[in-house]
Formats: sequence, structure tokens, C-alpha cells
Amino acid sequence: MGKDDVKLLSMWASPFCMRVKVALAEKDIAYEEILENNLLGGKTELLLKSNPVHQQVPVLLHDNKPILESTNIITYIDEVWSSKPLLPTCAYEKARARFWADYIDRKVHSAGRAIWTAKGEDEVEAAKAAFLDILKFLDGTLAGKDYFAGDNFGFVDILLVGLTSWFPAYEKYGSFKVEDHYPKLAAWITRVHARESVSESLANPEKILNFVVMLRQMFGVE
Ligand SMILES: N[C@@H](CCC(=O)N[C@@H](CS)C(=O)NCC(=O)O)C(=O)O
Repeated sequence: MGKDDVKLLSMWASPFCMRVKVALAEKDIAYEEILENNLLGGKTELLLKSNPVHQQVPVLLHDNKPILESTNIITYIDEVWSSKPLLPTCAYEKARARFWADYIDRKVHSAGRAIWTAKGEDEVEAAKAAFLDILKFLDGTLAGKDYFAGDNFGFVDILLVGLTSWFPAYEKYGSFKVEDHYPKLAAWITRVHARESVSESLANPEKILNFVVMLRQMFGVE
């Protein structure tokens, strides 16, 4: 693995970058992190050249070839560094994992964002209810299991865990606690946050809360 040249264009608060960092840590892949921390103020030439379509992080550069979109990047990592697979090998379980991956990608981040960008009590209540409805299915699928695929931490856990770094902000602005609604999901969050690959990859929740305060001011929510 030492011969691979791996770089990650990343932004400290991005839940999509955090999930890629967890995958890289799980696979024990050495990489250089190149921070793109001024996404709102100006993007680097390297980012614009690597991801001209969406101009977003994360971008994985493997031997200078860009791989784009976090879920696609994690699938790529799993294929290239194939020991300790993240996706199940059985076709049915793999299809199931991809279904939940797609569900998480479509729903969780946008519903959470709707909470901290909501204006007025009614909008906040509606956003909170929609978010909790989405979590309901994730909580349900964890029944009797430590991880989404069963006994082993894997693909779906990695996709969701990056997004959980923003949950304290959703809880704060939606005035709720995930644990009061979904104890299985809350226990899963505690379990996965204790994992080394996760704790070393997720940003400090206080720092994210302060970042959200700044974003709310910037977007005129406050
Ligand atoms: N679907 C993308 C989402 C990536 C994304 O939203 N990145 C944000 C940071 S969290 C970004 O680069 N934003 C800058 C922009 O959209 O201009 C993925 O999974 O990689």
C-alpha cells in the first residue's frame, strides 16, 4: 500500500469528507489531506480542475486521478484496497446495503439542514418531524443488530456516521434528542463514535455547532 499516492481534498466540517476519512482509516491507507477550508470564499485551482462538474469536496486523488462523490469514493476504496471488505460479499446483502446507502444519501443531510435553516416555530417543527421520520427507518433496520450489516462495522455505518457529526446541531435547533425517540440508533451512535477510525475522523461537535451559528448568521436565519 505504501506505493499508492493517495490524497484527499477535504474540508474540516464536511460530513461527506469525514465518511471518506473513516473508510481510509478502516483500510489503514496512508494519505495526505489537502484542506479546502475556504469553500465559501474561493476554491483552489486543484479542486476546480479535479471536480469541474460539482466543484465540491471530497475528492480522492489516487495516483493523481480524481474520484468524485463520497459514496462512489468509498466504493472505489473498497474495490481497490479489497482486504477487510466494507460492502458485504453476498449479492442480496450488498443490494440491501446499497439501498440504505442511497436512502441515507438522499435524505439525511438535506433533512438535517432544513432544521437549522428553518425560520419560525412552525417551519422548525415541520423540519424536525420530517427528520425524525427519516431516522425512524434507520432505527428500525438496526433492530437486534450492532451495525447495519449485522455484527461488523461496514459500508452503511460509514456513510451514516459522517453525517452524525452534525446531529448535535440538528438537536439544538430542533429542540429534540435522538435518544428520546430512537434508543437503538442513539446506542449505535455511541458505539460507532467510540471506534478509533471514527473518533480520529469526525470533527469536534462544539466546533461544528459554532460553525452552524456562523452559517445561520451568514444565511440570514437568525
Ligand atoms: N454528494 C456529494 C456532496 C458533497 C458536498 O456537499 N460537499 C460540500 C461540503 S459538505 C461542498 O463541497 N460544498 C461546496 C459547494 O457546493 O460549492 C458527496 O457525497 O460527495
